[in-house]
Amino acid sequence: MFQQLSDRITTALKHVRGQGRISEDNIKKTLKEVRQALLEADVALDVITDFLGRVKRCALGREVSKSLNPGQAFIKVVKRELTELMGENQSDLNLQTQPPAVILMAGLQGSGKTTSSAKLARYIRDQRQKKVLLVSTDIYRPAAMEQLQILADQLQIDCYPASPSQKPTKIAEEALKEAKRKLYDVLIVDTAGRLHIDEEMMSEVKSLHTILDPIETFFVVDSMTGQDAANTAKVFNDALELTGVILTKLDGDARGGAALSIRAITGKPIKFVGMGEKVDALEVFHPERMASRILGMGDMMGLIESLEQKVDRSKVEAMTKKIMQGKSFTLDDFADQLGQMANMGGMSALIDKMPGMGHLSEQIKSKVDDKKIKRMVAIVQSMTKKERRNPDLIKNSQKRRIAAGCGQQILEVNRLLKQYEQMAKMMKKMGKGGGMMKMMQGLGSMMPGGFKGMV
Ligand SMILES: Nc1nc2c(ncn2[C@@H]2O[C@H](COP(=O)(O)OP(=O)(O)OP(=O)(O)O)[C@@H](O)[C@H]2O)c(=O)[nH]1
Ligand SMILES: [Mg+2]
Repeated sequence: MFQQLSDRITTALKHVRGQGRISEDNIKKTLKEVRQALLEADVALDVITDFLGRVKRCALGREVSKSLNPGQAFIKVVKRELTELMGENQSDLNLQTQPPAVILMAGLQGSGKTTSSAKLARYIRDQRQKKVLLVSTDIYRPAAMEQLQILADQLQIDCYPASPSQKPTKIAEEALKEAKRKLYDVLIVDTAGRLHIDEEMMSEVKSLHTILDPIETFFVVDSMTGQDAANTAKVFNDALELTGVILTKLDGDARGGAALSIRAITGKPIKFVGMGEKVDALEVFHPERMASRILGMGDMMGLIESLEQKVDRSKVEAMTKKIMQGKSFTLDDFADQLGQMANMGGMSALIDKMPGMGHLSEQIKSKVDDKKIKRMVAIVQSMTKKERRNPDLIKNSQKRRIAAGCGQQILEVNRLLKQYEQMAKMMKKMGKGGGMMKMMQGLGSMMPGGFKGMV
């Protein structure tokens, strides 16, 4: 995410990191480079000028000059200003109203409204424990309603069965009535997208807004569109009192312009980001964590959260207990652990959040993919129970059989066994103490070492 921006800013900041004194002179070059990096990331010019002005003022102020390590203090200022740019604090999803709390989704065609509606429904059900009803008012695009219905079915969330022969406003009225009658806590309303902002679209969304009186009106926007995203958001914000923005496709090669410009241009916070096509790829937006990622400092909080949400806690605890009791770490345990990693959206999602790891080249990251994890698990599955418990039994003829069994090369079997050994050694070292933190350290230290084998 924002790789180029992150690389360039961290390089620019390297010059000042160890500086014993910060002066207008010695930060000049750095600020120029940061400016260039932001321009290339497609951040709006006004936003850049403002941002650099604030950084410079702070850098030359007391806070930095009086600090013991001015270079570090300067970087702290950059981080704080970057955070502020994206919105000081994290803005929570607001559902505080007489139920049903209505959420209206607006945005241009293909921005990700329908996908985000489903993702949000899942998030609200799972994280807020609320009963959610979805409805599509998109009567224009063929199969738009089915698209939402399919996603809803997949998630086992209710979707109001509307028909494209009805008017959008009528559908909204009926869905709202249904939500009230059946005591839903939340109603999420997906709308039709248009290629450009036009009168007709705006007036339709406005009437939907009037009828529904939503507590949240989200503007869904594709982050690949850079600062244009912020400008379109502004037009929508002027027409429709937005309460927040959902920035989608941040998993792609978005340059960062949208994330950094939207708050400044619209005054509205980014509340969620879309991180992939799957229905679980939605993250709450945390400005501070994002700033930290951009500055190459990683996102430890995000990492812990994804571990907590996606890892099967009972399995982790069982494994920790086993290791603490001095029992050996078997190939089955190894396969289990690989499975857990695949669960977390794979290695690449994890690596992205590790401090310093964001700097691994995209090439390496793309090689550590989930398919590889699945193939590794297949090798373990091709072994007999006995072999899994006692890998010493695996000699050349067994290796040949295992490789044939999972349709892979002996080379791959060897590689897997080697990785397993490394992991088992590490597990032994982990010794006593336990819980999630140990596990995390375990995963973390496995990465750089175990990396070579996985790519
Ligand atoms: N990689 C990635 N793809 C996404 C994300 N969000 C949506 N998409 C994809 O973007 C495409 C458009 O998404 P939709 O949800 O259909 O967009 P929409 O705004 O409802 O589109 P219209 O209804 O035609 O206006 C689909 O192929 C989605 O899978 C995301 O966060 N990451
Ligand atoms: Mg749609």
